[in-house]
Amino acid sequence: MKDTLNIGLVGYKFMGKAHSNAFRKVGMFFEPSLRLNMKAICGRDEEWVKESAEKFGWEGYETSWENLVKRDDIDVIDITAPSNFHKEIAIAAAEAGKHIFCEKPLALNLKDAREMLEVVKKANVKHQIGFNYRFAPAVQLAKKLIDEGKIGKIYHYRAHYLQDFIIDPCFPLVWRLDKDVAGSGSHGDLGAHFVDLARFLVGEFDEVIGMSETFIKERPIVERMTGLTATAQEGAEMGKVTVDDATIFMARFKNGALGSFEATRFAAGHKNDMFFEINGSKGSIRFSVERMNELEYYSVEDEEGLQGFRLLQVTEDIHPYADAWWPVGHVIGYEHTFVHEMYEFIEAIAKDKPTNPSFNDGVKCSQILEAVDVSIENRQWIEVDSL
Ligand code: SOE
Repeated sequence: MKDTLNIGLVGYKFMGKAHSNAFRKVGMFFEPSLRLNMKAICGRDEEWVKESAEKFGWEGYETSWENLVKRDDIDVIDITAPSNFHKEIAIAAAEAGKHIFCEKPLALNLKDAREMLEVVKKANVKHQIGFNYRFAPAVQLAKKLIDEGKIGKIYHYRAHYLQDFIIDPCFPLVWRLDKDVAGSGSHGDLGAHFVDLARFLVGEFDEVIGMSETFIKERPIVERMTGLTATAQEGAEMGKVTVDDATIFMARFKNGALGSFEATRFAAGHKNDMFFEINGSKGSIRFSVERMNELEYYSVEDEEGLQGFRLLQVTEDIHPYADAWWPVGHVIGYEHTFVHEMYEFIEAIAKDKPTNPSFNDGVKCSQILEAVDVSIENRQWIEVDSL
């Protein structure tokens, strides 16, 4: 058995940087069973990808993902390119026998997501999807509290994911606003996260009904985008926005719990505000990404007169992943969730364990998102398993 894992990464912008950083850090803070070689990063713009390779610490670079996937010296293909590339790259990588990590949403639609799952299963390679917020220590603690019965029977899951980075009507028409490239707007980009967390923490969905809106229908054609910032040339031509700016939906879970979900890129002042609250027969928990190191917990069993939400700072050695980092109280952040997910992925490969979350979770998430789309189109409740 080899003791190293050779990585090839497709994509070098926002997620490409987050994943590169995770690969660099994981061996420094954790004890992964395999040593990583950051072999090659891939992107279409040679100058930009070369610069990224040097800056992020890759041995080399490729400008064609087809070449990267074919290389014999690569064991893992990590896909952080825009969503319209996921399917083709993942299928080629699986057929070449590579393990695959893929950013969310898995594909542009449910049909493609299912096809990807079939192919990776048939190729018998490991497959994981980038639902990174599962790996925040506070979210893992929430899961532990639920599994231990501390919240009791769950009645409500209430979530929002609010951003405002496109609220200016002059913000350019970036790929995230093009259905052919992104699949959907706030619904798939932001909604995918809180839907996955709902499945992780509460359980499977039964039925959904939603509504959505595109507030700004046309925007200037983009010139350059990095992260979530972008520029357009003065007097640039306008193009059509083909995705939702906001999607809101309600859900009923199979265990009887009720869910409400709001995703928008038009909530002025909210930068990356993903929040959920879970209310059960024995208590409640709530979490906000912008306060990632904290979990609020209320127990109905607390002494009368002293009841109230307590603020748990999830940085003690007994908390999930916390002992790998800094002394208690020395908080971690967004980028650490990627380190944790990569650590789990490496261990799944090294020990031949199931990955979690896998492409199967990606498919389930797509099924729920698509059921919401169908409900919007038909203006009626849709049973998720009917799709
Ligand atoms: C942009 O809306 C984005 O970067 C998402 O694509 C990420 O998944 C989310 O974590 C933050 O916002």
